[in-house]
Amino acid sequence: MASQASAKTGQCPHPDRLNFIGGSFVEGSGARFENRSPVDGSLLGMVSEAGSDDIDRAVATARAALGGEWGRLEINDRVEILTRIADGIAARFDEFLDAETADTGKPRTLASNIDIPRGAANFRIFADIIKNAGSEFFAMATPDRTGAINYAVRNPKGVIGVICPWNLPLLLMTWKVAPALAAGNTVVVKPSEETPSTATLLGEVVNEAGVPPGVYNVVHGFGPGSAGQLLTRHKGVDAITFTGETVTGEAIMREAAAGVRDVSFELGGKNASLVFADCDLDKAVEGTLRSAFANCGQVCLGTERIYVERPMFDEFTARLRQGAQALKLGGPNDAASTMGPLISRTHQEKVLGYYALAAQEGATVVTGGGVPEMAGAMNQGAWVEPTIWTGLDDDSAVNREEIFGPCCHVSPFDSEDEALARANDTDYGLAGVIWTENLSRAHRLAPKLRAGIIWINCWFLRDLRTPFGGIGKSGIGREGGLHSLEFYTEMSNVCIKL
Ligand code: NAD
Ligand code: 6OD
Repeated sequence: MASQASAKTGQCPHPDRLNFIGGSFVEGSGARFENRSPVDGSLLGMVSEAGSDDIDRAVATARAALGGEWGRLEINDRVEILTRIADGIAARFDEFLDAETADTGKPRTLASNIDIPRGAANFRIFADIIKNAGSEFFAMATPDRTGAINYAVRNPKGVIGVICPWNLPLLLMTWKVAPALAAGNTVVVKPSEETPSTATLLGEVVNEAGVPPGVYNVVHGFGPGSAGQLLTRHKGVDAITFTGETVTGEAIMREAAAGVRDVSFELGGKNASLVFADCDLDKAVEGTLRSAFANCGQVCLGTERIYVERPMFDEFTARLRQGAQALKLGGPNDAASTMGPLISRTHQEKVLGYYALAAQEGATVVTGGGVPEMAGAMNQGAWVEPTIWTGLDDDSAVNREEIFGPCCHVSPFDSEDEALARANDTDYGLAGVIWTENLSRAHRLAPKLRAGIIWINCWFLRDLRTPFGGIGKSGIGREGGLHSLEFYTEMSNVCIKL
């Protein structure tokens, strides 16, 4: 199918998801593919796959925009534009909410409290950060005693390839696009094939906000052999920011090696939560229910390994079981629903594979472990039961591999040292959680946990100025606040002899 631009009205012409290149919605030269609801398998619409000619055009238009009006804007102009994008998301809140919940099946309550407001907040916070970002200055002595001064300037890195996952689509995409644009870059975004909608809808918002054509582009498709690989392989892409699975990160890193291009990776996790007997039990149970089951367990920061100090183990596990059993599985529009489906039947198979493996490995199933009976058409959806296991070794596959489903393994520990050693016994290092009312213990342990993000008596409490990223197989680099600017800008030092 030949590429053809739709009428340049700035509005996406139909609910099918087109590519957004140079400010226009365009049909890609690849095949169209289906976007299906994870709730009941129904067809939501078709998605237009970008071919290599489309990727070429997206990268070329992004490159041209750097040298055009966008490249000539002052920081204050970009700040205004970013603020208008945030306002635009807020003004079309319900459309974003409908699109995100249709693609993911997540409860509207969750998306309306986290995904959509955070999509807007990302633009506001990075508008603020770029407005207030300072620079480095060093006065130096010279042999002739007249001295010299040094100051550093930040320039945009260029065309940024943004490869996104499906679990928090708008939130995680804007977490990268907002700082990239704040710093003056242009972007080509490849949303997940599972969740093409909100990135597409954002094309309408950026046009309304007066973003010059070519600054924000969206190409749809899959990973290997499709838009994802074509984009990361493209020599016109100066740097790649990626959130997704560790093995995908390895593949992207191989592509980025050609041309020695920079990468920022937010990858998988197998995060531990340490629950001490001196914790506030109500808070620890409530927090762990969220860290294990929020978004149907599809959060990279989620805790699939829970270690509980022995005197509290039985009570904690019983309370966690009670909480898991009280979760109300349902579609996004069911106001009572507190847990949606997994993203797809393929992911359901993967998670159910781990449920079967846990049984084979000899786990005690505290609750769940199967597929729930859902009403009517929902039986065709990607549902699984929230699941808790006990009784497995730390070396079991279920305790070592990221499952990315609504499940966790709970095991007892007897000392602080043991808890720490077991928490750190993983190839990943994204997040760690400590539940204790003993502040000395909390501060003693926090720096020893081998993870990029540590929460004490809370979970997913995010100040967007703080460093975010993982250690080991959980990622490369830090994003957030000024740390994002480290990735999205090149710093040059200017030295002046006085
Ligand atoms: P994924 O790696 O399968 O896919 C992510 C994106 O990469 C998709 O857009 C996909 O099309 C693309 N892709 C796949 N193969 C590619 C290739 N060879 N070249 C270029 N692009 C390619 O991840 P997912 O299943 O969408 O997301 C779940 C994973 O993401 C989990 O492992 C989770 O832990 C991780 N994740 C991490 C963070 C974090 O901040 N650390 C946040 C969210 C999700
Ligand atoms: O809150 C964020 O900025 C962030 N990157 C969250 C990641 C969640 C992972 O699933």
